[in-house]
Amino acid sequence: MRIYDFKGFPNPTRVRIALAEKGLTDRVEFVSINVPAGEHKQPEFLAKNPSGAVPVLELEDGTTIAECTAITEYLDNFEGRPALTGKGAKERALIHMMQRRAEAGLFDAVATYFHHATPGLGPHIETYQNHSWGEKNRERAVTAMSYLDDLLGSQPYLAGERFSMADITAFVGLAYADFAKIPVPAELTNLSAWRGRVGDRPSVANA
Ligand SMILES: N[C@@H](CCC(=O)N[C@@H](CS)C(=O)NCC(=O)O)C(=O)O
Repeated sequence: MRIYDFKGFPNPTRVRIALAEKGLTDRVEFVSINVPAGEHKQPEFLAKNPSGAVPVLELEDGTTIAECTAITEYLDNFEGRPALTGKGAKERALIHMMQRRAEAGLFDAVATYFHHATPGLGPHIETYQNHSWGEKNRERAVTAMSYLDDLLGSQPYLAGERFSMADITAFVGLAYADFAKIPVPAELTNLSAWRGRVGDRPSVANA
């Protein structure tokens, strides 16, 4: 298996954590795509992912899989012992629900703020910016932080009792918020405690 990514960027980090959780990091060859230099918008990479975004997983038969959730599904079921995407109808549904809430409400909102209301990746990449939409998404991200804080007052992880793909998305979303200078409100103590728990996992600490 091969992963095309750019180390340290938020979405690649989600997949690197999933790989480490599954003990699969050494089974993968990483190919660096220089996103700041625009390599992800070149025809050779667009042939692998028409969205022009990293990460992309390439299988031995040449199949390419983009989108962190799809890549995580593949890795989680690779050897038939799912740990991050749930077992059984109810657990799988709850994990996917929370993953989507963490992604749309927090992670993507932070990304939209970064790309629209800050210089983002620079003028050669940010060819369209809508500052007020960016600022609106900063508000959305803080609302999502508050929602997650409430939820974590009654359960240890986003989808219930077990760490899952949803926690990875939210954790990296908060790291992205730090980078984009969207502070986590100090009163969100459940969220801070959860962040400490997740951050202590070796897969996350080493990502
Ligand atoms: N929904 C995609 C998002 C991928 C994405 O936006 N990746 C960023 C890196 S963190 C990227 O390649 N950005 C390039 C750009 O915005 O031009 C996923 O889950 O993989």
